[in-house]
Amino acid sequence: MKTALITGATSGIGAATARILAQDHRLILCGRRTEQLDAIARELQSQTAVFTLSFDVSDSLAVSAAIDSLPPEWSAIDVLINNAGNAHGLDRFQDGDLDDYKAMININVLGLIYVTKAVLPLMEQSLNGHIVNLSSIAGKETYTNGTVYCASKAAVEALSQGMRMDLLERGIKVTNVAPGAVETEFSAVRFKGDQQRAAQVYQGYTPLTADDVARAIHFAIGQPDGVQVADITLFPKAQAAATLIKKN
Ligand code: 8X3
Repeated sequence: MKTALITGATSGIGAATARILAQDHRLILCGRRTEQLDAIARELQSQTAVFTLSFDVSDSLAVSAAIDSLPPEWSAIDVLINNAGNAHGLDRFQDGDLDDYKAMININVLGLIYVTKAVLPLMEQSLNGHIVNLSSIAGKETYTNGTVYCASKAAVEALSQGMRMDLLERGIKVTNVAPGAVETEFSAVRFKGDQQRAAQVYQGYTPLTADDVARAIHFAIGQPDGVQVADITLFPKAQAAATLIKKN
């Protein structure tokens, strides 16, 4: 059975991916929030073997310490799901908070780089090596007030393309997944806990759910060995572009 490591596994797309991958993978679930991590591990332990690692992806030393701490029976990894990521704020570039900008670059870009660099040596022996990077429609289309978030996701797009090229000789597949509007904690985090403002983002249409994205990830990693799903862009039916959503 293949082993998958998922970052940001405590909620949203990460947790939904853990639930669907539990059908046919052993799981290394990673997140910052230990209680939630333990809760999802307990939930899935009856279906598959689960190991948890609690660390912050934006702390390079914590990332390597966590990956180095994996016991021998967990030190061969086939699938890496780089899901951890957030948006902080939605403001004109000139008005936004520098700490928010740093957090997005540190988590969405540097975090993905740190985790991938640490995990790649553990993919050495896998014949099924596969990296899935969670990008966003924001990585393909920049929108006003989202400049730095969009820049962080444009970096993920470039990382997916470049990794696919550089890892070709090692036979590792790379899939870039770019969802549009998905109803998770995403907007509540973006709006710093303002639940009302967050809820408005998803009103008047049916947004994607975390499960919808998880199914797309499961599809990509379930393909035959000779098939590489390079990119999946996933919108709700009511969305046609980053900022074009048909609301009732
Ligand atoms: C999340 C989707 O449309 O807010 O990455 O950029 S969007």
